[in-house]
Amino acid sequence: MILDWKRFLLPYEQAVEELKVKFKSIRSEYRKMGQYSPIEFVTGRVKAMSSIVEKSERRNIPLDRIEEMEDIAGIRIMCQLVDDIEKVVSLIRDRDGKDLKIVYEKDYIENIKESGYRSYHIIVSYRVQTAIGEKEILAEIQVRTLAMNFWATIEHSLNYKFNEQIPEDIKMRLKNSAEAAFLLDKEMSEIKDEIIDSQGMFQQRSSIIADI
Ligand code: 0O2
Repeated sequence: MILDWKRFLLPYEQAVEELKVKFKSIRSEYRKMGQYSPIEFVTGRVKAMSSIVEKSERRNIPLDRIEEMEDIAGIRIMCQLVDDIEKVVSLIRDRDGKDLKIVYEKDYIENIKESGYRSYHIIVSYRVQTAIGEKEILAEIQVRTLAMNFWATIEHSLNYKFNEQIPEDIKMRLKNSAEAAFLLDKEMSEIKDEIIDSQGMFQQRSSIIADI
């Protein structure tokens, strides 16, 4: 089967752009209301063609069923505090049956991966209108703290460097640093009321200065 990749990826690109705007808007709405936002920042990407092919071979997914791959469209939502993850997950669950449908959820915070990876994943089905028609696609929304993201970004690049064969001693250090990152998250949670207050005050001060 020969796939027209540019055409195939169009709805995924559209979905990533739309979902990024939607989640970024939630953050700016909280800020406009002078409230603490459980969303710190949002990123998104469409999986590279080479990674789609590599994963389809690894997972034995034939190209004519490639749409079953859940993370061709990926959205990442970063939160300051661990408790914010649950709030963001609730915001997404509230949209179930509205502009998206939740297919299933994967809790890698309760069920930490062998590597030390932590994140909350929600697989959604999302409908887009494109120049070539309407299409419903799958997207993966990853919700994690800044510390979890820091760890995952470094581990991901090391995996790339070592071609998924990270030496045992580095693997061990990574596992330890995943725990250190989680300890940092726990410490921040202990002082969360102060963090939330300080950011409210900082925002008010910024808007007063902007008004002058
Ligand atoms: P990228 O570049 O972020 O797209 P699989 O993709 O086969 O490993 P599965 O079951 O399809 O796993 O999905 P899973 O476990 O939910 O993982 C999908 C994505 O979660 C990965 O996509 C990563 O973004 C992230 N992830 C999962 N496990 C790890 C991990 O141990 N370390 C890091 N750094 N990220 C992880 P991709 O395609 O691997 O990467």
